[in-house]
Amino acid sequence: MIATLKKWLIKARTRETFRHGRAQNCTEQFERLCRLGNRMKSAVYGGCAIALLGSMAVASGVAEADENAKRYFERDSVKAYIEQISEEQDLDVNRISALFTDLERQQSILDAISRPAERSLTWREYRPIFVTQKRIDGGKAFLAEHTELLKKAEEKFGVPASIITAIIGVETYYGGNTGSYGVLEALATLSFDYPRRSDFFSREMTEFIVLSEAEGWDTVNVLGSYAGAMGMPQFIASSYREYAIDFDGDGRRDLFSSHADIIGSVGNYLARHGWVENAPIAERWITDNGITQPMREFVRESLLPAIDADSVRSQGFDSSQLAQGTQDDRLLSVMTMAGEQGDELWVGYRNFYAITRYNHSRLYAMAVYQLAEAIGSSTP
Ligand SMILES: [Ca+2]
Repeated sequence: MIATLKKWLIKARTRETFRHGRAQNCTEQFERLCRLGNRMKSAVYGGCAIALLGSMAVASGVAEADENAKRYFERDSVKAYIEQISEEQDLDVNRISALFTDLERQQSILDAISRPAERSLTWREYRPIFVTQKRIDGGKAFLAEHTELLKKAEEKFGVPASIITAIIGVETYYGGNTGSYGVLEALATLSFDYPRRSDFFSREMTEFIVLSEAEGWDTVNVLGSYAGAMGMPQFIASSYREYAIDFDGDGRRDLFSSHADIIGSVGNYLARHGWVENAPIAERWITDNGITQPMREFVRESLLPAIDADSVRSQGFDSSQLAQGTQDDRLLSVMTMAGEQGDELWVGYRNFYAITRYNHSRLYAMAVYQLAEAIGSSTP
């Protein structure tokens, strides 16, 4: 009976976590189910009866899976996940099972996800990591080496060569550091052992398996970041499936080694996320008397542009880019960045927001923008 209850709980967990992965509160639902299960056990049997039944289960040789086992294949919930996605995605269950045979929980990944730079750093600390002379020089070299491809992407997607270059520069140092974690093992670790975001990562794990099977990759040995981002532009699996393009026409989308596909895919990603050709990205709002309270009231927690041109103009912001950046009633965002000399006030246009679709962080978008400015906006 206890084994049945446990099975029910495991099934409930699997169903809540994976089938309805988009629900925000699946972990809470699971915790509620556990509490409900515990109450049911207490109500029906009482503590002594549970102990007795527990001994009976051991005596009768009923093996109970350890849901904390380091090796994922020893967990019933992992087996249930494999069975479920194999059925849903029409994949060979034995083949998918084999992928998980040697996967283990990686503590280094759980440690790394707990301290992403965007969450814990201020602009004063973040900027020197990404906007360095070495990275600027690397960007100029990358831009010089891939001028034709960058021009082609600029023409097709309207995204400046310097922005595409800067994104690749911030993501992986122009391909120098694309990650050394097994993508499947990283996604498994974050799906099964990082409850806070398990629904997101389990969806990405399924996306990755489907992508890898479709592309014919050696699934277990594909390497990426601790969060499962892949290749020179660090696309996660769902982005790879949706936004990666074959820009050199060889019939494959290769973000690991085809510079054409890499450059084209970054351009395509930004275009699909609302990049506006020849429009501004961001501007420092220089003030005469510091940052006033009305200016601070424009600052929103959300990254979404929500302020109109008239509002910022009424507080003294004006520039030749404002009309272009807010044409067609496009809105802008106002932000403060904690810089070397104290708070800096910035205006972000629609294209700044597009960069935050690549990585949901103002620090990230500002680093990309400033690196791109330093690299130079025109191809040589
Ligand atoms: Ca290709």
